[in-house]
Amino acid sequence: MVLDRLFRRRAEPDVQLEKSLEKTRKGVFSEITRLFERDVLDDDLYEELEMLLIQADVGWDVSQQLVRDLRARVNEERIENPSLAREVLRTEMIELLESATRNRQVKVFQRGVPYVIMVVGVNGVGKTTSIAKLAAYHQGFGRSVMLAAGDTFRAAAIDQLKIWGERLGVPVVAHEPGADPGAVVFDAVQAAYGRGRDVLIVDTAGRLHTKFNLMEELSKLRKVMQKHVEEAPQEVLLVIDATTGQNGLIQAKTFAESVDITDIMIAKLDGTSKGGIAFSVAKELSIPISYIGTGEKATDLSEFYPETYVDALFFGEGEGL
Ligand SMILES: Nc1nc2c(ncn2[C@@H]2O[C@H](COP(=O)(O)OP(=O)(O)OP(=O)(O)O)[C@@H](O)[C@H]2O)c(=O)[nH]1
Ligand SMILES: [Mg+2]
Repeated sequence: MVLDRLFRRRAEPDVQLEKSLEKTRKGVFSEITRLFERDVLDDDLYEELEMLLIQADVGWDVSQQLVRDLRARVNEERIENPSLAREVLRTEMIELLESATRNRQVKVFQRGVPYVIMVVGVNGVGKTTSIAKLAAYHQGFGRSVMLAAGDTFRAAAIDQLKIWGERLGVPVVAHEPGADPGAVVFDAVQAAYGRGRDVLIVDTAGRLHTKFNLMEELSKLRKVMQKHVEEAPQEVLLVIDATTGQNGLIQAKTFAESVDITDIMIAKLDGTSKGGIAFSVAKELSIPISYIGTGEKATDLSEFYPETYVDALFFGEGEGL
């Protein structure tokens, strides 16, 4: 029952996330809030709401669905007060995100068995930076981390990972540019096992031209990992660039069709006004979003919680209910 969830306390705010979503909040979402300050809930309001959601990058289909469901619930509950209707919208948005996060696997860290994370995504989306963030994140839990430079296409990619490794005090397993990524991954998993590292994060190249190519390459890496660690990769993390909006989502779908993705990270959410992308990602891919990238530093990572996210879109610090 929708009303049960209304007026519950806000989730614990995430200040870093709120800051990174400032543009979206002060732009489109404040306009949405203003819509519901009107006196009546009429067709105009619903139409404008749909346009604003599309502007925030929620996507056509998902925007229509949200507005349709909002109308239905408002009718069903006989709601006449627009500010109450906004609370229903908030609940709808939280539930949409929860429908994807519900599938999130429990992360199991076994002593003596490296937890292998394979990071995939189109070139330039922020994979390598996200790897640094994840390394710092796991270090924060007291886990020892190792990185594998599985993107061997460019010398700069290997160097970039090594620089992060030095900064974070994390060993990096790398071969020469142009080397077989499978060989790098083989060595890295062996080293992580041998040296008792808790977490191994594997960088991969994004520029594989066809879906077939991509599938072949990633399933080869998976097989190589499994020679040492049967359950590897325990996590396959797809990085999506928030600034590329709906286009980025189409490319992300190719990855999701080529390899079993367990988790999603939405990078570059800072500075963009497209925070709505999370809703289309949740709806279209049905894969849990686990992390948000909020900047270029290793500490710029937030865990993803539907309620905290939606509240960060509507309210800033000290604002709101
Ligand atoms: N503002 C911002 N910039 C980011 C974020 N994540 C990554 N970047 C920047 O995006 C650019 C590309 O990031 P990379 O981590 O190199 O992306 P990649 O997917 O590894 O790229 P390739 O290896 O070329 O495929 C860099 O300039 C990063 O600093 C983020 O969350 N916020
Ligand atoms: Mg990279």
